[in-house]
Parts: sequence; structure tokens; C-alpha cells
Amino acid sequence: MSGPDARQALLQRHGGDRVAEALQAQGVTELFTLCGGHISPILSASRSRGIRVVDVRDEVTAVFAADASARLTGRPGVAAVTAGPGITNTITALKNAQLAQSPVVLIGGAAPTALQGRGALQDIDQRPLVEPHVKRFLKMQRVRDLGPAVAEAFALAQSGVPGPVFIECPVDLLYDEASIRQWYADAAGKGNSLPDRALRWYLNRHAQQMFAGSGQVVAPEPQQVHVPHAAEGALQAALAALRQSRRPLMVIGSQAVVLAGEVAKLAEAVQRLGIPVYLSGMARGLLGRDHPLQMRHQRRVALREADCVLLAGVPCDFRLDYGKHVRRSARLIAANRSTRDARLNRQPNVAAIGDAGRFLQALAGAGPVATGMHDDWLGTLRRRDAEREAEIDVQAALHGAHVNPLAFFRALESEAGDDAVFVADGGDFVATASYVLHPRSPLSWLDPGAFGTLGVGAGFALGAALARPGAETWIVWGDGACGWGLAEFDSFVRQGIPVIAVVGNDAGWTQIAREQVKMLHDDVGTVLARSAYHQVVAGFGAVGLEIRRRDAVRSTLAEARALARQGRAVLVNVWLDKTEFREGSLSM
Ligand SMILES: Cc1ncc(C[n+]2csc(CCOP(=O)(O)OP(=O)(O)O)c2C)c(N)n1
Ligand SMILES: [Mg+2]
Repeated sequence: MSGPDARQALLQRHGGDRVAEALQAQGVTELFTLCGGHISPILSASRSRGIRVVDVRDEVTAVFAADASARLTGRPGVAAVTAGPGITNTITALKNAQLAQSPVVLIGGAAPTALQGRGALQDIDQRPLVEPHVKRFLKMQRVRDLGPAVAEAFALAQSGVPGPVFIECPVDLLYDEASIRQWYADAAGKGNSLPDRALRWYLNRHAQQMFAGSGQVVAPEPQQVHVPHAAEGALQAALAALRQSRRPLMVIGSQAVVLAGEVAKLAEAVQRLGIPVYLSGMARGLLGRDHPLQMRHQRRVALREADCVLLAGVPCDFRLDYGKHVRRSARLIAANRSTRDARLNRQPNVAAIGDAGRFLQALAGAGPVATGMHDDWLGTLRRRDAEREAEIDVQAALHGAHVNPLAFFRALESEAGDDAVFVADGGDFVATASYVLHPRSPLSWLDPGAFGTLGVGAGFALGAALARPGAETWIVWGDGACGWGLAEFDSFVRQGIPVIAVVGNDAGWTQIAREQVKMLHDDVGTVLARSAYHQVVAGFGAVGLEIRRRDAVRSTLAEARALARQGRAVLVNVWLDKTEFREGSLSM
């Protein structure tokens, strides 16, 4: 055997290929990574098997991308990073995925099994660093376990409350057996002393264990994913509460759309329920751009008025003021895969422990639900929504020397395409966007979630763009937030990924400055420059555009879209005016 055949045979044998084979069996199409010697065989074998290896400039980006991919496709996103610093760099994204309940599979390299704890390159005890942030830390010690571990990780990541799973793959499990045995033989030396012979015996036995049973290559079958279902009693109790209610209200959040393949059915169910609804997190866009049942403003007021509130995949955390937003006397129905989240800070009247999206579908399938709803409840909410829109219009019409962020997003709302996916990464600029932009369709809005992590933008956009090839991917970036991801314009350009970033340049970390200056009369640490971010990305080969005046907004956005359609990555640096719009808002 020679040439490609020999190479193929070699690939077939090594552990890196066992991993790649198992990824392929799961239908993985992209592997996000930043290379390292510990994981080279996985990357190479993945590419040989037709998996697109997408390499980035910071490991955290790889995991953010895997997270976004998971959220948009409903299948786990996968990243592979090298041992030690490669892994420590992912911690923020892992934690973010855990809190967002996003099914990510992270494959991490590790020092050779026989050298762990003996001062090898990048050898640290990875378990205590990673374990608190994942559902399971799978430590590999035998080649034959690699494929089954991947299958297990995929099932675990998606089952119950979804979340990240880590597989630690020591480098000596990933290369072919002959090379590793040779490497161990060289390490053992040829000496004849007792310690030399003892070492040889030990290393030989060690290799024996590592490769035991690895001769049989069994294609790893995907394992069953466990989707929890709420009990029939909870369904009936919820139906009864909703049917009696005069002013029912739903809040649907990210967890209700984790079964991404079912979002169309879910959207139909929500419309059939006929109950006014607020959509948050990944559920934004579920009912399309505008739907008469969907409210966008004054949620707190509505929750105070409602006499029955259904929280679907939404915990009573800071976003609902720890449950205080819902009036005491209201019947509270919590549909959640997590028992803890369903009961967080407030005991619901009905706890439907199971997939929230399926629960809504089951409710809608049980016949008319909004039977007791007051004639004018929907009208009251709609009027309030319209009043708030009118107030925003007034604020959007105030003009300074540069660009009013509200006016900017009004323009982006009408310029962005029907297939647009918006990635939100920043403070005030992004909060403003969340009131003004209307996500077009289910799963077309990505924000970090409960971890409130700045810096998700580039990785999320990468994952989104690959999950939705051909769609417009917009990053809505604060000028502070963009600093984490600017270098990924290099990745976008090299891999031909036409992301459009709009940077709200207010020369500061404004969301923080607003309160800090008011409370402490000190802007320390919150001031940035009006930096030329568009020039930075030009250095990577992307197109940089700048908007300093409002009359250039529409034409520049149109230009950015046209360039993206030609395959170019674009950054639009928008000089913002100060605005009072976010005055008084604070999250803790
Ligand atoms: C990783 C991380 N670091 C710090 C923060 C705290 N933080 C929240 S909002 C914000 C300001 C964001 O500034 P920018 O992106 O420019 O948006 P702006 O508020 O100016 O519109 C900061 C620093 C955070 N949420 N995440
Ligand atoms: Mg800013």
C-alpha cells in the first residue's frame, strides 16, 4: 500500500479518527477549533471525513460558535481545543452555554496519559477547572472508548436540561498505535538496570491498557436523547387555570425552543392558544416580525395586571425581578425542563416539569384555551404597546451631530433582509436594538442569555452564519463589546463568511458609565475613544465603512448588505449621539 491508500489506512486506525468517525455519525458538519499539537489528529481526521474545520483566533470564539450552532440547529455544536491554555480560554463560553442551557460538545486535548502530573507541556489538572461548567466531564483513558464517548456526550448534552459536555482526549490516545508504542519504547530507553526494566515493563503495560480492544472498530451509534415530558395532571391543571383566567399572559423563553426542529409547530400552537405573549431570549421572532398576540413593551405592567401567567422555559430570575413582576394573586404556571428553574424564587401553582415547547403544543392540542379571556385584555395590551412605540418615535426624531441609536435601528429594521439573523453583543446599544428590531422568524435572534456575557458576538455570528448559509448575519455590537471579537474578522475573511457588524460607537462602556457616574460621580474605567474599528477590519481584508451623520445611515446599510451578498465581511462603525432612552435601566 502506498500514497493516499496508506494514509487512509493510517487514519482509519488512529484515535483521532475514532473521534471524527463518531462526529460524522452524529451528522456533524462543522468543527470549531484553534489548533494545537494535542488535537491535530482530530482536526486532520475530521477534515478527511468531510467535516468543515473552522479555525478561529481565540478558543472562546470556537465555543461561542458551537453554542450558536446548537441553538439554531437543535443539534449539539462541537469545538475542539488544545490542552491547558486552550481549555482555560474556553471557560467563559462554557459557562455561558451552561447558563443558556445550550448543548455544546467540547473536545479538549490533554498531556499523554503516562506523563500526566509529571511536568509535561500544558499539563494541568483540567477536571477541577472544567467540571463545574459542564453536565459531564468524560475522561478518556482507552482508545476504544473514544467513539462511544462522543455518542454519549451528544445524548447527554441534549437530554433533560441541555448543556455542555466535555471530553478530555490525551494526545497519546489520538495517534496510531505503532507510533505511540514506538514513542513509549524510546521513552523507556534500552538500559538494563532494574529501574530501566521496571519502567519498560510499566510503560508496556500502560500501552497495553490504552490500546486494549481497540482492534475492533465499531461505528458508534447515536444514543437515545431523553426529552422530559410534563405530567398529564400538570397539563389539565394548567388548562383549567388558563380557561378560567380573564387576563392570561404568557412569557416564552429560550428553553421553549431548544427543539429547534419543532419551532414551526410551536409557533402554530402559540397562535392557536390565542393568549397574549411576550417572547424573550431565543424565542424572540417565534411569531415572525409582527403578530397581534405578541407584545414588546411594558412587560412588567402587563405581568402585574395578568391574573394567570404561564412562564414557558423562563425562570423567575433577575429578568422578572426574581418573580416579583408577577402579581402575588396570579395563578402561576411554570413549564420548564428544570425543576429548579420552575421553582426558582417562587412556588408556581402548576409546575409542568418537561419540555416547555412540547407543553405549549399539548395545551394548544387540547381545544380552546382562552375561553374566559376578557374582551378587552388584548386590546389594552396592544394600545399600550402602540403608545410606547409612539414614544420611541418621538425619541428617535431627536437629532444631534451624529446618529441617534433609535433612529439607526429604525433604519436597520427596514433595511435588513427577511432572512436576517441578529446577534446581540453589547450594553445600551444592544438593549435599544432589542426594543426596536423585530426578529424576522423563529431562531433569528441570538443573545448571550442569563450570563450577560460581553464578547459573544463574533463566535455567535460565525456559528449562525454556518447554520444558516446564505442568510444575512448581523452583529449588533457595542464599541466596548466589539473589542473581544474584532480579530475574528480575520476568521470571517479567510473562511469566506460574510458577516455584517454594526458597531454603536459612543466612545464608552455606556451602560456601566450611566449608573457609575450617577452614583459615584466618577467615570473611571468607562471611557473609550471613537476608535476607527472599520480600519482595523480592513487590515484583515474585510470592508470597513463609517457612518458619522444620520443622512448616511440608509445608503451605508444598503451598501453593507450588497457587499455581504457578494461574500464580503463588513464592519460599519456608527458614531452615536447621546440618548436618554436607556436612562434608569439597571440589571443586577
Ligand atoms: C465579559 C463582561 N465584562 C464586563 C461586563 C460588564 N458590562 C455590562 S454592559 C457593559 C458596557 C458595554 O459597553 P458597549 O459594548 O460599548 O455598549 P454600550 O453600553 O456602550 O452601548 C459592561 C462593561 C459584562 N457584562 N461582561
Ligand atoms: Mg459603547
